Amino acid sequence: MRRKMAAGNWKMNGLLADLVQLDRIAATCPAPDADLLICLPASLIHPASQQVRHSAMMIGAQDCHWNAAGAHTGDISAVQLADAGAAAVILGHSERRADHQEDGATVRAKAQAAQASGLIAVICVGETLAERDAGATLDVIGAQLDASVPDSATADSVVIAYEPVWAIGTGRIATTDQIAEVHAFLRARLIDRFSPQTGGAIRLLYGGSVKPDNAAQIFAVPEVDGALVGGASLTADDFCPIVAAL
Ligand code: G2H
Repeated sequence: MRRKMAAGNWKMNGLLADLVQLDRIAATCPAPDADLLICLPASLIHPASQQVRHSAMMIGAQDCHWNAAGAHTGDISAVQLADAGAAAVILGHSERRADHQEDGATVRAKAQAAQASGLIAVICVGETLAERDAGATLDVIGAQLDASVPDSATADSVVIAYEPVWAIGTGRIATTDQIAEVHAFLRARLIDRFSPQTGGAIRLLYGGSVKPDNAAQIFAVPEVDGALVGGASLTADDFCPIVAAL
């Protein structure tokens, strides 16, 4: 039985004053049977982790370097994120793959660094619209999964998020059939690569325009263990109904 997860991704949004939303989430939608994770800009991680330290909510980051320390101006390491109070980090989000030319090998190295620091790596995969239209969805996702997930992955250290690029921030969501097809494929591939125990226990999230009004239908899809939520994670008013639908 996999534990459900609702993960927020604030992307490059949020100031210190916005952390009040975390208190509202903790107060209005406690989820004793699920993991709540909010992935913040680096500037907010330490104050947020202090603020929620008496709740079960986890604070996460949105990227890390593959090295623990060194001459990498502007980067931040998994060691530093853990030191700041992070419990998880999103890796290989399509916006990072596109904006920063991150490939599978880079994401895998970052995931190994995250694991070494005790962070959960939320590893994202997803196809572009052109790839879907070309019938290449499963080939693309399979290749991303194989390249990005380290051999050392465990159910405690890795979560996979399927985020079709064409559904991100567009208001357009994949159909439940499309989500079911990809999640079944991911599950089979993880079991094949690892074992029924490990591959069967790694959580699979869906992401891409998840909102209060579509969350329940997405969570009803087999092999969907929760969601990675962008825009609708910025306020408790939007995020709590999604948590409630888990
Ligand atoms: C996909 C998602 C969160 P949104 O990127 O990772 O964002 O829910 O805004 O589509």
